[in-house]
Amino acid sequence: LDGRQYTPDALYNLSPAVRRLLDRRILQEASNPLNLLKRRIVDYVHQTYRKPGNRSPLFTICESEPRVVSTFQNFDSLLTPEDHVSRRPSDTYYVNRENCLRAHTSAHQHTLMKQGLDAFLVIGDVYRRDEVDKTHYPCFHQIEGVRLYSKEDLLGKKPVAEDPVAELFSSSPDPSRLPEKQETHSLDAVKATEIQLKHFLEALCDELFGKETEKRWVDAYFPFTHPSYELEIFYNGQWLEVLGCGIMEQKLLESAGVTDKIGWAFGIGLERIAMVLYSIPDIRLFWSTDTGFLSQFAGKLPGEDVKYKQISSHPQVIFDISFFLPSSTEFNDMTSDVYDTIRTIGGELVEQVKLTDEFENKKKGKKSQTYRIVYRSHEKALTKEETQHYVDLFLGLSPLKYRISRMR
Ligand code: FA5
Ligand code: MG
Repeated sequence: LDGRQYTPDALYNLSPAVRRLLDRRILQEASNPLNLLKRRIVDYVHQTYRKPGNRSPLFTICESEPRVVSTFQNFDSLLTPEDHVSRRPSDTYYVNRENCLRAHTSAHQHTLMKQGLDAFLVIGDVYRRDEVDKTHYPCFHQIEGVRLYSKEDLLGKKPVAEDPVAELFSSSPDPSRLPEKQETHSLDAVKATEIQLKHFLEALCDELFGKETEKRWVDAYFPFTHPSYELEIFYNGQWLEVLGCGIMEQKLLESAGVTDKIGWAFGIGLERIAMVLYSIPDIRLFWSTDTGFLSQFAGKLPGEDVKYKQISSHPQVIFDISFFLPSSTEFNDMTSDVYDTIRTIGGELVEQVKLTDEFENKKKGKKSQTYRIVYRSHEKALTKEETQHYVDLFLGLSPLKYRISRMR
């Protein structure tokens, strides 16, 4: 698995189907909408947060953490109780007793903090044994964010004589934790961290969905944060959960060797956000290899407004056509006119048209171009013969006729 050898045991429960999902890596595919969304979030975070007095990005991006993690990383390091439901083999994909597919990107918190990182995003595919429907799939994608603060980072530098500077940790730890804070934290530090966390996530949400979108904070529970929250946005008449977050359990920091800091963490599900942003109605579409789907996102910029248009369930008919360009220099760049003309002739049946190759014969001073045209109907399965008619009509246009069609 991912270039490492594991010895399976009785707990092994990776189906052939999930092995195939591991092979795909759709987040790395440039024309997948998840890739577009990932780049949008990373660009935004890099532009917004820089190291103090320095232009370097504040957050380290960790995109190649191993997807097979130890059960220590996935559960124990995050204080998940022994009998927690998420540990069941009916919920988690196990390779063997000690190793599983990560069920969330939080599995890397411990390791990365131990490596000395204080601000990072972990991006990747996560695996859960869920029933498949429009919003659930055994593999989905998360972005984890962690930020640790020293006392100076959070509460400022200099103590003022009669106004003693606030501390990160409570001077008389209250052994019983309160709803609003952990035993060891000072209320000042928790409140300041919470303000930073909520500001970070609200601003990110505004950036993605626009300031007008309604959002609300809901109290939540995670074994590795306290207090914990979920952020929901109001979309299509209902509240949609987009992320979980909270003040990191101090024990987690301590076990990673961090004793003088306090931190926040969050985990965002990318699919749910992408479904809203790009109007994608079904989570299974992210796995489509249909060019009718992928071509709608190919070559788009992360900030561009893209809305998915439903593709037909009928098969495509594909033509690759080549022709010499008219020699007049006037026709040197007629690509977008070719696109328009092919679409004008084929109408609704043209799903895609794209310049795929160009060739110049310098001696003869001639240039040729190749276009791929994909025809597809929403009503029925087209035949090659039916579509040939549209191709012939296009190829029959003389440069003059072509010019006329352009003038119309
Ligand atoms: C977690 O995975 C926590 N690790 C998040 C976290 C990180 C909390 C850091 C605190 C600190 P949860 O299982 O709720 O939590 O998933 C987080 C997000 O992933 C959800 O808000 C949702 O957007 C998305 N998500 C969860 N399950 C699915 C699923 N089956 N399909 C698609 N998206 C999902
Ligand atoms: Mg949840």
